Amino acid sequence: MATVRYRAIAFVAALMFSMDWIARAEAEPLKIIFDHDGGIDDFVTLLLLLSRPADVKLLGITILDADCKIDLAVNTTLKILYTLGFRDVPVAASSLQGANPFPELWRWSPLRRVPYCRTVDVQPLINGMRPEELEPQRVKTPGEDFLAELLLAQPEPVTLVSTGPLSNVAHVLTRYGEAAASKIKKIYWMGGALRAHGNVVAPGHDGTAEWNAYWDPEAVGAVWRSRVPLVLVPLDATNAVPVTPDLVYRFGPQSDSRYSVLAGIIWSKVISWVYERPHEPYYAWDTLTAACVLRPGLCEVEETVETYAVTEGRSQGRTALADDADEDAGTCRPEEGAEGGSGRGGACSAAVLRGGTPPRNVSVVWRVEAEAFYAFVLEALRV
Ligand SMILES: [Ca+2]
Repeated sequence: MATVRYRAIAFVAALMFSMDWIARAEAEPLKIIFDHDGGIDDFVTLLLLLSRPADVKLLGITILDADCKIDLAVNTTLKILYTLGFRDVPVAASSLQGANPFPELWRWSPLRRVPYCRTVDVQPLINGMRPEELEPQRVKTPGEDFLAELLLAQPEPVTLVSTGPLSNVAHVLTRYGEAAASKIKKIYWMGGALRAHGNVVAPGHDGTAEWNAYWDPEAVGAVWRSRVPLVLVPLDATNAVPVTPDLVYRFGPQSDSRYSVLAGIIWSKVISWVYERPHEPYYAWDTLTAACVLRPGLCEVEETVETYAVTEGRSQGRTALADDADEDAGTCRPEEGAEGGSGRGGACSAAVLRGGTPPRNVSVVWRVEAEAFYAFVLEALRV
């Protein structure tokens, strides 16, 4: 029964996707810069962004040393691009480091001997070339500077898909200001948690932040202080799309497609995680973010949401609704607020906001229907 339902939804998704494809056929491809951090999910996201070259022109890729070891993350990215015939997409490694490194358990195997992304890098399907063949696409300029170069060279604003911490983006906005910001049409960022609980568990932190934000809270602050259009894909949305064994099995019937085989293999690397940590699912965080760019109709977006970001203290990395600030003021410690600061009120509220940024409007993806998303990804990768 479930299979019938999957097929029905997959058919509808395929039909809608085809219509999108036809509708866009005469338009210019959407120009995208992909800024990622080498996690398992980042590589499936790369496949999705490459799956429709008539719709998407990938201008370049910058990578942070966050969810994987940077040299491996860059190599794996280069190998995927080369294997699939994208030999004109430059890849640059950032030199930036965040204040709060990702948990070892996320970056490494349980015995801390193998970075997770090594399990992708070794796949025979992406190792058919000699190492030197990858070199022409490897950019020597640090990723944060290369991102600036790419942006400044664009005649028109382009879309930035960021599925890691915001360090590279913040660097560009801080150093080049409006000259760079004016070249960004929108940033789609997988990050933040608004009404959802954060996923950071770290000493001295209150757990309200999402990890991409917590890795470099100052970077989040810099982006919040900018005026660049920002679309958040926070945990509120990504919590709906776990990567499940059932999803990975569904790539089987389309294993005559290289994209599907690769995506299935890459996501299969987290299946042991899924079974061993049932209370800590692995989500398609980044892939959903790209899907919201490629198929906006999948994602329920609220266009104008006033939010702020906390850059220091025990909530650093928190992204919050501005409406929550007064509520939070009720929990201020006395030394943070005005006299008698445990109560609500302007002085204490201002103290909360001093820990972060002034409020600004962002767009927020609040919700996605999981099966529609899965069906879209499966269909998109059947190439
Ligand atoms: Ca990522």
